[in-house]
Amino acid sequence: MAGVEERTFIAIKPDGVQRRLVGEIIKRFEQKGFKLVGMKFLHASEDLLKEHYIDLKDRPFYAGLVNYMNSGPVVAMVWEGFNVVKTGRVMLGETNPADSKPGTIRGDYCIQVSRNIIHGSDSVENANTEINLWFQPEELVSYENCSDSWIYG
Ligand code: DAT
Ligand code: MG
Repeated sequence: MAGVEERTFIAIKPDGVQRRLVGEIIKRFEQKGFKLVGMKFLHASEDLLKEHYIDLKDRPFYAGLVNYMNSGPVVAMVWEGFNVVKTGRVMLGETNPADSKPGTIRGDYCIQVSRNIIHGSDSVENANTEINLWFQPEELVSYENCSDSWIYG
């Protein structure tokens, strides 16, 4: 089926890790039907985080954002599936948790925009840029999943 190999970059931020939400967040993507194709646990460098958020470099919160993201380990992941970039953003909720509906990750687990626990790519193009920034090609795993034919018809 066309589009099922779309990929997005999802990262559980330091507050999500510290608040022990890793399992809950992974569970949501798994149970939705998306396929995990890459995952690592790391304390991201300041250089990596500055590059990741380079589009926001002129915003007043940029330094604080990089500092927050650098304050502890994160879980970096690549998830694959039909429309996963857009659907992933819907699952996350709005950037500001106050605007996020209950049932979304940010709507259910956080309060402030500066501690919004999770990152998700906002376009296919940015997803590819972010995946290449965080992962080496050999760290991404293509495989058949036995439930694929029960998820896509
Ligand atoms: P998103 O993470 O939903 O893609 P974004 O790319 O606009 O949002 O911003 C990146 C992150 O920067 C966001 O997740 C939290 C932080 N941020 C955005 N706006 C902010 C603000 N007004 N004050 C503090 N942090 C902010
Ligand atoms: Mg963004």
